[in-house]
Amino acid sequence: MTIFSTLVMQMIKSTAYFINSIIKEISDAYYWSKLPNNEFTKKGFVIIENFLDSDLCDELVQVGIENSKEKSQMIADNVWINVRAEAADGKDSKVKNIFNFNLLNKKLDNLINSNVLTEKLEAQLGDKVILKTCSLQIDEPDTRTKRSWHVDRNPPPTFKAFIYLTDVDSELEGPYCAIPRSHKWRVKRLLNIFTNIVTGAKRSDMHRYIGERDDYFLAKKGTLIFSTQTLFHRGSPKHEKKTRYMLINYFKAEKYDDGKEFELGKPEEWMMN
Ligand SMILES: O=C(O)CCC(=O)C(=O)O
Ligand SMILES: [Fe+2]
Repeated sequence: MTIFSTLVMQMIKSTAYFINSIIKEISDAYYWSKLPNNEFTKKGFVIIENFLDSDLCDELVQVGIENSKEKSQMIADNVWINVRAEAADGKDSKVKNIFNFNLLNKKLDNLINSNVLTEKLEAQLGDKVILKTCSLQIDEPDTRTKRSWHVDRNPPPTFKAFIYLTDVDSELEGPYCAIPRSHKWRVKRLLNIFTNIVTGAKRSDMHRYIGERDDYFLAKKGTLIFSTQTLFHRGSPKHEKKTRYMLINYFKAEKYDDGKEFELGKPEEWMMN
């Protein structure tokens, strides 16, 4: 009887999640229809070259190297490192993130406090956004455990500003990959969600029903990429050589922000890869 009622509860919850997902897609379609029509809103991302000075990129890589650790821990007041090798799912095992990384470097902190990223993203999106945290991501080569195509969370959208701190000159050096326009692939997203529910996979996995894809972009250090995180995206699965250092700034649309501060020591699910 208890197993039966647990099963029934689970089915009710899953059905509710799926119905809610359909409603969210409809309101997401409405959200995007109100935004200006430009490259960013159409493709879901935009690439801006030479955003950050090359010397500052090198300096920040050094700060990252000096503060990298083998285990998750606090590094300074309100700054911590998350070591993905500790995660139970075994995914992205070569990834480390330092959150509130700007607090470790005055020049970067000034840049973050100047609001330039927020203003530039708002100009692309045509809507207000809130910067939740600036992080440094360190990616060692990994061809085995990289998470495949996914969204960071299902709608409403979140956004990221990626800034490469090292050159990514080949597919083997771990480029960020995103499928243009996939933030509006509503049926494919729902089909994936449905399959994830049935198979017990993560609800944000999006690697099915999209065929073999090979979308990636190479860029020099200092390149800024604004990206909508309901796009189907991944880190390159062919990352064979060279550690990639990249700033990742996390944004929410103001109207979908809960106003909570980014939680100390514990990234929320929407912030994870
Ligand atoms: O490693 C990458 O390029 C992808 C990272 C990612 O999925 C994310 O930041 O949401
Ligand atoms: Fe992601």
